[in-house]
Amino acid sequence: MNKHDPITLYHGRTSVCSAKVRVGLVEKGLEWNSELLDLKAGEQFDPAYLALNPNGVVPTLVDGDLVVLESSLILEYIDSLSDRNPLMPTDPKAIVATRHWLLKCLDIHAAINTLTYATIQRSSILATKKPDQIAAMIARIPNPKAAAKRRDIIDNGLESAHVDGDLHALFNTFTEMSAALGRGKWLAGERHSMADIALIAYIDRLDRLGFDALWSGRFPEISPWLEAYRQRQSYLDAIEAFSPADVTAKMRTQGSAHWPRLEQKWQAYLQNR
Ligand SMILES: N[C@@H](CCC(=O)N[C@@H](CS)C(=O)NCC(=O)O)C(=O)O
Repeated sequence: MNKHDPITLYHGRTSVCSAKVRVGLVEKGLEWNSELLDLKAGEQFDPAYLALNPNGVVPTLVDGDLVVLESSLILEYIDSLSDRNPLMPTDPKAIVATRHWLLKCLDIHAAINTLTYATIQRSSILATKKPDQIAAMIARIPNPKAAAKRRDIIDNGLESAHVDGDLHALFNTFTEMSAALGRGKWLAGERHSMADIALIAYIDRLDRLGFDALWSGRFPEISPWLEAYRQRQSYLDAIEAFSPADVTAKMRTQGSAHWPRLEQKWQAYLQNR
């Protein structure tokens, strides 16, 4: 039974942290109103939206007078709205493992943001915008840390100092995923849970960018997990249905063009660790 119907999700079509919340909504079978923002057009910076989410990012969940920010917190909240298909495990060890993944998402999101912006987004921005338009775009980002990162990534691409730290975060993520998936079919054990929902959109994005070699040789447990997830209805409804074929194809072609440099950086990281 839904206690708080309807809820409204402000989200972006190909935004990874929006996708993760949509997967949760589908898994829970909840009804929700969709407010799709065009992030490229800067709709996340409209004053009415900033009043809900002062950082000008998606997703935002609104339930009556409650506004929930941060995709991992939103997942926990929507799980509480219905008894159907509980997403949080009940075993204390699985609960702590799941909460660990939810917290880790902050680092993982930063890494996926870096790799997406340092490659395909940067190429597209540099090809279509003049320097003053780029400066104006960055000036709209309300969070000064996020704005400084965007500037650095656009200026330096994969040479940005952010990349090394984020490769470290990804290495840790793959190591932990690999260990967890060696113990059970899903990240928190034999049962699919919020831990898997938290991670799926991020790993899916790296794969769509053509960066799957980051894990495929060294962490062989990850690709079967990704493929198993891709069979779930929630993946089809919440991620695939929001990924137009031309966008997916472009992402892979353009992302793959950056792989040789990213691979050099990855090998250097692996050798120096
Ligand atoms: N930690 C936040 C990250 C939110 C975030 O950065 N969202 C991105 C999309 S995945 C966004 O809205 N970007 C807007 C922009 O780049 O201007 C969460 O998980 O909710």
